[in-house]
Amino acid sequence: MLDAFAKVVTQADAKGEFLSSAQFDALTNMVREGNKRLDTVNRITSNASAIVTSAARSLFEEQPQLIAPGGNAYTNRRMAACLRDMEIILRYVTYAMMAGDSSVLDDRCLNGLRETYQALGVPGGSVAAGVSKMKEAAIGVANDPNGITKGDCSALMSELATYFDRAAAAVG
Ligand code: PEB
Repeated sequence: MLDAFAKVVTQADAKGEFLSSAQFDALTNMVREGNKRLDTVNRITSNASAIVTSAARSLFEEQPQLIAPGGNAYTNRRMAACLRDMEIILRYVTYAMMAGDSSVLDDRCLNGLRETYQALGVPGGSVAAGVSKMKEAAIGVANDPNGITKGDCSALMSELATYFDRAAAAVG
């Protein structure tokens, strides 16, 4: 598992080079913007269950066959597994956001997930749709200008979106 700092160190070491000024600039910027990153992670973490619930509700509204008899979220056990999966994916997205790097998400959550869903008969496209809904909900929460020092969070929000897109693409 890498974070943004360990990643540039690893890349530079692989080439036997000192860190470049572009790498310095990118990491300096990351430090400068660090409070916004922590606020983003904190807001998503504190609202995780609301993000999961609203995304799941909207997914089941759009794909009611999932909760109909025979559906993949039919029975309490499967519904619980589904909500838990969404929460796990959201949790790893917050880790990636904190680290500024997707490797923790890739290695510990997404690696092999498509095959797991295929083996279980869980429709990956529906999981991907649920993840996209979590993306909208999480950005809504993290990018809310109320109750916080105002600043430009557009770069952080696009970065956040890429982690959700990565998760959706890994299963969809
Ligand atoms: C991945 N999900 C399920 C299982 C596993 C995962 C390993 C099988 C074991 C179990 O049931 O607990 N576990 C999960 C994950 C990690 C992990 C992401 C990452 C580290 O360790 N059903 C739907 C929706 C979707 C869904 C489309 C969005 O209708 C999910 C939620 N996952 C779902 C369901 C099951 C499951 C298991 C329904 C149970 C399948 C079954 O037993 O029939």
